[in-house]
Amino acid sequence: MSTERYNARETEPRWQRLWEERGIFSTRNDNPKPKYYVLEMFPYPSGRIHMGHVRNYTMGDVVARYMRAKGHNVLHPMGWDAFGMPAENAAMQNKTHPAKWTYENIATMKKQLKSMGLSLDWNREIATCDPSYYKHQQRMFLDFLKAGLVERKQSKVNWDPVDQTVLANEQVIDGRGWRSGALVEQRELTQWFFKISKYSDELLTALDTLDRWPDKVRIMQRNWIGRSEGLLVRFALDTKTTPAGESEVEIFTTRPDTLFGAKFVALSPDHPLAAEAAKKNPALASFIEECRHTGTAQAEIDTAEKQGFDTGIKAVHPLDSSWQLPVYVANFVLMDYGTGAIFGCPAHDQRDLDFVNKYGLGNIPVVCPEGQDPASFVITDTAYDGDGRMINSRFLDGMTITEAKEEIAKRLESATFGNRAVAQRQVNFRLRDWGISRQRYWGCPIPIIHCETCGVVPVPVKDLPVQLPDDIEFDRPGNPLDRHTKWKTVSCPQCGTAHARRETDTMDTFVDSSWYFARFTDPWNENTPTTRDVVDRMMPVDQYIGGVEHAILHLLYSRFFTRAMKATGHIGMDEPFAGMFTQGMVVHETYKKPDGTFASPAEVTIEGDGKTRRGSLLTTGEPIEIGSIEKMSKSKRNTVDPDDIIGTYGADTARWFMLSDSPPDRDVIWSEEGVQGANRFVQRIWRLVNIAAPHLPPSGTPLTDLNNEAVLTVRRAAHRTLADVSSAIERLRFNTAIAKLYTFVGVLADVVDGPAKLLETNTAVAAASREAFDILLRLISPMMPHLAEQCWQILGHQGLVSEAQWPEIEANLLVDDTITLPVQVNGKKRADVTVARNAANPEIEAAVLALDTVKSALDGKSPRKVIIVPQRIVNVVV
Ligand code: ANZ
Ligand code: ZN
Repeated sequence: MSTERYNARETEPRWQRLWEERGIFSTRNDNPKPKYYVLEMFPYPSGRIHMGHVRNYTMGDVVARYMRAKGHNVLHPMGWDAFGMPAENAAMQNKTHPAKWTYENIATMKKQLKSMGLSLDWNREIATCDPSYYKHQQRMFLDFLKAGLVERKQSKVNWDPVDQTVLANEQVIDGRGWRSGALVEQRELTQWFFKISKYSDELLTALDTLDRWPDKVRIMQRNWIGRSEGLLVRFALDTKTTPAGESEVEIFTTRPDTLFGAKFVALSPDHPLAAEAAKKNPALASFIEECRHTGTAQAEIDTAEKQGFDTGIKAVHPLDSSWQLPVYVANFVLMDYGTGAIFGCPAHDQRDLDFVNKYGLGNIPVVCPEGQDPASFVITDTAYDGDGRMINSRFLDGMTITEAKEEIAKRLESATFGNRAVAQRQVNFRLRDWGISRQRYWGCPIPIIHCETCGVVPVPVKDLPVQLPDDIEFDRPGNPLDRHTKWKTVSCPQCGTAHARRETDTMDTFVDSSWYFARFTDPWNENTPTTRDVVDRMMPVDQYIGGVEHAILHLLYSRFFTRAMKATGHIGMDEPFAGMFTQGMVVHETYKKPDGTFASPAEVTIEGDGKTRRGSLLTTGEPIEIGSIEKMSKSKRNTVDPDDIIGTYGADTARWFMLSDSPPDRDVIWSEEGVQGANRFVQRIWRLVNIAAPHLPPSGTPLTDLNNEAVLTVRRAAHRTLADVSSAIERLRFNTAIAKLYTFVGVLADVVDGPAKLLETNTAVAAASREAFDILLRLISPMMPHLAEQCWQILGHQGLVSEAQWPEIEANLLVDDTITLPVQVNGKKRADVTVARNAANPEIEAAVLALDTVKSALDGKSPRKVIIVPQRIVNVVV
């Protein structure tokens, strides 16, 4: 029988329409089934979806469809992270409005996502740039402010003097503005902060409760929060050397054990003592000014050359009043960590070592690694930060680092200077408060009014949202809100003066994405950000899936925001994401043209395989060079457009291949051959179902002849696969699920299409096959929903497979109840025998003696002995 090829292009949109018409993926909050919330990180509407989105959303969709079939009330929403710089850049370049650009992109991308057949509840769609969304964000800002979780303070920003704008750290490249190329300056601006550092300890310890998060993500968060236990130590200053009679400076150290290896004290360029000293020292003043030209990004500070300036001030060693140390101003000491001052121990800290090697201060090793001779242990270019025993350290000599730390802490805590203890223990966190002010148009306005009389006045809740004005111009650099006098000028809600001024900063777009998951639970609520009983029932997100690039900031901000929402009564829990999964990237070969530029996969044709693989340009036939496999990117031109793939092969093929080849947390190599392979499998299932259909009895036909070998084979394969696929999906091992399905289809192909024509000739097998096909279609439906739907219909089902229950496993079919034993004749292996696992010895003996090889060895005689080692081996002695 010949069947037509499966036509995804015709079939897929039809099922998508039907699903939509019937609204089968819209979730009701009052559905009594147990809830399951699966969420993929919502996209930025940059223009078109890319293969990374396809991978991310396919994974989430498999989970959503599976959990739905397992009887859950699944919440699987989608929205748009719609504020941000690219919209403003596009507006500047193309003379369009950011809103227009954004909403057009949303329309395009939504259509693309729909063509993937995702089981999303589009009724809950959110765009963060919509006033009906950001109104609630402004409301929460005001609540956080009241609760003491928001603060206004001075902070350094990267200032681009040409573009007259603040730059994000990522926009500073080699100390220059990314657009203007101008040397970036650091400026102090008054900005709004969320006090995330209030939760440092909690955000850290609660990581231990997130047992369904990848370890690597938890480690990244831990490091980012950066808890360190250390000591604040007050160093006396030689007042003869200080600019205004200053008598002490306090430093923070995590290595007080290394105090006897100290070579200098260093101050941050922003330290008050440095500023004081600079007043009398123009050279120092200009050094400090120079330091301000490094970006504020940590990476930039870490990689910048270590530079310092000797202030001439002398500090006194806290354990030896006759020992003085020079006080430098150094570019690698940050003002906003610890006390903004350090003591440097070059032998055991690389930065300090680089520093002394530059300024010729030398070093003294004070920790000697185990097994090294202290007498010959020297440090030259590489600091030693490992374990060991104390040396060159007077009363500490011989101690371990831990012992020495404790000893120093005890001594300095009880020593006094100026009536106060010399030292005090302190826990520091690296986590800084979250500066959310952005001098940009396309973001959520900060709902504040500045009044000359009343100061900072919150916008009354009844006046929310503070809406962005539409009539803006991007003809000049800087923040268009700042130039919009009409928008900016308001009357003060407190004193009524007409000359108050709106806050023109907008919020960091990370704020928008820090609570969208909660909003999805009731996006229709116009009055409050969340509906308490709903949000508390539907949250937390049971499975969150997204890129590892968001493993730190987005997840940390969301964890903070959820706590702040709890503190202000908007949600009843601390942790937003019970399960987290970070998917790998989509990578592809690169192709180079003879002129050295890249060619895109669409421009190239590949022939041969293995070593003979060769590529050429489609247009000219010129050979191209097949290059390395890289993350899909525009610059390497190795991207594949999801639309092209879906247009050619259909969404099911794209989804299937995306899941099939690699574990989901690893990179997947996208290849034309791979996609074709996936498509062949689609066609194979289609063909099998069509051949089988006329021979399958109706669903629910009673099974007969249950112990028949062929019936058992089909049923075992079906239930084994069912068990394996279920468990693989639950563990997000989609590639494993797919491998099992390939095997299962092989078994079915044998029954349907094998030489024995079992399906046509054996009614018991036909009934078992019906059961098996019904299972197969439900198992493939999370990955290939359209094909499954089409086949489900062909097999005579009335309802939709997307609404069908997940099949029940028959556990007794999972245990393999036969056993295969090797059979020896006179100690030499001659055959195998398969018997029931619980067969008694006489039964086994009979089976063995019936084997042809054994019969011929016996040659008609009786065996002298048959030795049976239960479950292991049978030996026949002749
Ligand atoms: C002396 C010392 C000796 C240090 C040694 C380290 C190794 P974490 O672990 O990140 O907390 N430090 C303190 N405040 C600083 C600041 N504002 N800017 C730059 N560096 C600062 O780092 C703590 C260590 O970083 C402190 O311990 C201090 O140097 C330095 F062998 O003190 B240490
Ligand atoms: Zn006022």
